Amino acid sequence: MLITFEGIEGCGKTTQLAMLLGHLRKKGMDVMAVREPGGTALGEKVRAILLNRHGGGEKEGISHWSELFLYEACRAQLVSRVIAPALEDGRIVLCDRFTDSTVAYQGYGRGLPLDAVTSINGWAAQGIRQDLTFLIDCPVEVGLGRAWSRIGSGGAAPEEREDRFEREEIEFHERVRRGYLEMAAKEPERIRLIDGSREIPDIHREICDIIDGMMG
Ligand code: T5A
Repeated sequence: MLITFEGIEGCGKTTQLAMLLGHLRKKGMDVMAVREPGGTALGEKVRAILLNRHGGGEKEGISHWSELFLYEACRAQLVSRVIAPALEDGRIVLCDRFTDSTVAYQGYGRGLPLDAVTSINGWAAQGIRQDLTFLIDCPVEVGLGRAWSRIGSGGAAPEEREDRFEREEIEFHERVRRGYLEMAAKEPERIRLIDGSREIPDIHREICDIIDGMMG
């Protein structure tokens, strides 16, 4: 079973994924967690390029299409080396972002054609689809506020910070959020919309109720 966590910057999905991982392990389930971009040696190297503010070189930058293919390269590596073998072994995989992120960020956010993004997603994911997705939704100002306070307290030098997306304009993040909400409206069974502006334990309880209801 592949369960993914999605949402805008700072929505709290990484926090919730870690809490669900603990919950499922306590129940004795064979579960593992991965993140995108990353999760493999190659993926972590590309992640450093993608998320660093000078990733494409200070002047040159990263073009929108290059960005898309770099995310997809990370995904192809993660799926073939980690996710597919784990699913074949019957493990539950929790993934911090997956193909929906690319539709939301590169499609709705950057404005690349949605049909192209969806098609390339399919090739990179090699036919593997999410069984369930938690979309942790909150207003952009709330999410960015949380993300910025975490970056501010992180202690990394500015040139090493993973803040390329946090530096995008508010409208970019609004488009990403709208994309997610449209996807959730189209696939309500798979994409469960969770109000991420509440307290962390309340969100966790709702996610556990959904999972426990499904798994018994
Ligand atoms: N991307 C990714 C693409 O553009 N295309 C793609 O195809 C893919 C896969 C990944 C970036 O790459 C982009 C999207 C992203 O911009 P990242 O560093 O992994 O970059 O960043 P995020 O995935 O956005 O993860 P973050 O860690 O920044 O945010 P999260 O996971 O939403 O939030 P979390 O849980 O780390 O929490 C952030 C802070 O808020 C607090 C936490 O304690 C933490 O300090 N918090 C709360 N505070 C109050 N109330 C709550 N309910 C809270 N929940 C968490």
